[in-house]
Amino acid sequence: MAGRIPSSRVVAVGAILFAVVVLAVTIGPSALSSAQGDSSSWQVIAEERGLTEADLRAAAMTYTPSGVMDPYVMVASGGHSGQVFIIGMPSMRLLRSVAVFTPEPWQGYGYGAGEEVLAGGDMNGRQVRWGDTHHPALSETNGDYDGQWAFINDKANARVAVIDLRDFETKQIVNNPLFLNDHGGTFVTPNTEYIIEGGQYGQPLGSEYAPLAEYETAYRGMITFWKFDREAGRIDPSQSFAMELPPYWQDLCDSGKLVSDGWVFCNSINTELATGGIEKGNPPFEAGASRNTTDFLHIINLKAAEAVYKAGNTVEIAGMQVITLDTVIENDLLFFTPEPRSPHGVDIAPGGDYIVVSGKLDPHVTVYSFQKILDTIAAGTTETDQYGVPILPYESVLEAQVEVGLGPLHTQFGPDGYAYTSLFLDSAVARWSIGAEGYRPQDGWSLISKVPIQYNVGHIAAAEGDTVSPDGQFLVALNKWSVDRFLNTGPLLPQNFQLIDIGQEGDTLQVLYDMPFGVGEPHYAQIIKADKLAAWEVYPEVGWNPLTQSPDPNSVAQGTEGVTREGNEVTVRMTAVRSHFTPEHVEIKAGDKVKWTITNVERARDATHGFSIPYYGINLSIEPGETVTFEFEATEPGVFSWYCTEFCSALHLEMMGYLTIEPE
Ligand code: CUK
Ligand code: CUA
Repeated sequence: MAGRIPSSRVVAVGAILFAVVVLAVTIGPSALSSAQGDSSSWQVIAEERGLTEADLRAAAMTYTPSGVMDPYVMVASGGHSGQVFIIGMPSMRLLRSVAVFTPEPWQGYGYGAGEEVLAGGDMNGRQVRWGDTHHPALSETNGDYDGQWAFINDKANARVAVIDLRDFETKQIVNNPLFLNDHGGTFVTPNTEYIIEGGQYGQPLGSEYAPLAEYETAYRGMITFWKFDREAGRIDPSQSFAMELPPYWQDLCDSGKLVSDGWVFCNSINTELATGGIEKGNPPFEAGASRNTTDFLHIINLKAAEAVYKAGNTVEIAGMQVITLDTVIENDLLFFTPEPRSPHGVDIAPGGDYIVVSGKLDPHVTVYSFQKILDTIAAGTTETDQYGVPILPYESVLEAQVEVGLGPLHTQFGPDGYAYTSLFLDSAVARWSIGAEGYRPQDGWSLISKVPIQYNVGHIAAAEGDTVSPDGQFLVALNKWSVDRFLNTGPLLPQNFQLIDIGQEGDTLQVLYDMPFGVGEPHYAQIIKADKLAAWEVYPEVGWNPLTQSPDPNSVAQGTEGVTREGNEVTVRMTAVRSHFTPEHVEIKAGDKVKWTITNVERARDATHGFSIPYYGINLSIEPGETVTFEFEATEPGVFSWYCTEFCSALHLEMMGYLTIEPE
């Protein structure tokens, strides 16, 4: 695999690193002590703080002076905070949160604005105002991140969200009508035609009722392919479809690429069809779902499935077009092959040619050859599972097994033929070599080294690690437990993101930095080169509506502000600019229905204004150029002082006004 040319900033970091190492080596310990007189010298500070040479190297690799930008950006899930977090790397500075499934006041999301987006995730009219985000997916063009969109799933409620990377705001939430949970999402096909959302815990499709005693017959699994309309920047549910699957618990998925473009691979657990019931004397789920020595890797022919869907060979369930399991089998859309027990991650190598699976209860990573899968399918198979899905013999599709350690979960890839696997039970990250042509045939399929992490690593994310051309350089271990790494702030501990240097060959992995993460529980992250992002500095025009990403016909120009009334319907048209709102008085009557539009007419970068009305639960963030409209019913009379919630200027405290609501 051809290495990528590192960006100039990586070179710069490398140069600083080189300088410090050279300094440390050439100056040496004696020079350190001779510098003792000068308490300002970095050698003295380093010595007093007990920093080792490795620490200094780590500092040189991560320290990012004020005003210097990070070369990489990590887009991390926020777990059950329901949000997404944006982190600069290698500085590991939190750049911002992106509100997705959970209302968030700083961004003015869900407190008068953003309601339409959140409402997309309503379930049968019920507001569900949190989520459990697991797997962010950056949009791809030809298998490479293109920096335009990000997608994320809500495991708790089977929803998928679309984030526009021009302003890093959530534009759409869709709710999967078939299922109430998902885990195999989100993943994108190499040109972002589809966003993949696999389910997890079996249930009747369409969220109907059936007793657990009917698990085998009435419960099912599913995978949904949401069509993404790039032009519109939205998922198009009318062009989306799903496949009915056996009620195994489908786990993670990954999209094929290059040679395996058009295919999708998913793990499953609980091929035992355990239904639990520890209180009735049944084995608990954790035992019942781990009895078998193998589960099934799902091999899905998405291209063929799309043709079946387009031919209309589907049934409609709860409004979703579904290819039934019978049709799936008839059309050879799904194949199984055994995979080691309780598999978790499935990850496709950069060439699309190898599929790496980790069984949580097996110390190996198991590597399947896509070519062998094709050959075995072509040769025909006789064995099926109890639902009639063909099973490809394990030996005929297996390429290699590499013993990496205990509790392997997830795998990422470097540019140099190395792969990295998180080891949950070992609390380590393993580097191993892909012993195939185009990767590292010189090393064979072998474990190269391991680095201990602190502690209980879940996912790992490498720079551009899911693309057809990974960057290497850095890898982040997203650790579940931090235990003794940080000052104690009570029994609820942060997670620990550990930055690891993977930039050099061989046995050289080094933990560089610990970032406590005290918000939700991130699962997965993707890391993109910063220069691929082209976010706006301010909205392109004054009067911009971020929901439509176009000028809002309702926007308010300076000089046209005012309050108008038709019957009991009041329209407020307001502008915001440092350091006043216009108008400053809004005088209405109890029972009025109010429609209120505010345009921030600023063009200066960072000149954001907030707007809050007490009691009525309104809180907006109005970024430069943005127009926001909110509505409420003035049910309660009184005097309500609104103010700007962003410290925008020296006279920010004076940026306020009065809403008076006269009793009827
Ligand atoms: S999961 Cu959380 S560590 Cu949702 Cu990808 Cu594996
Ligand atoms: Cu505007 Cu504070």
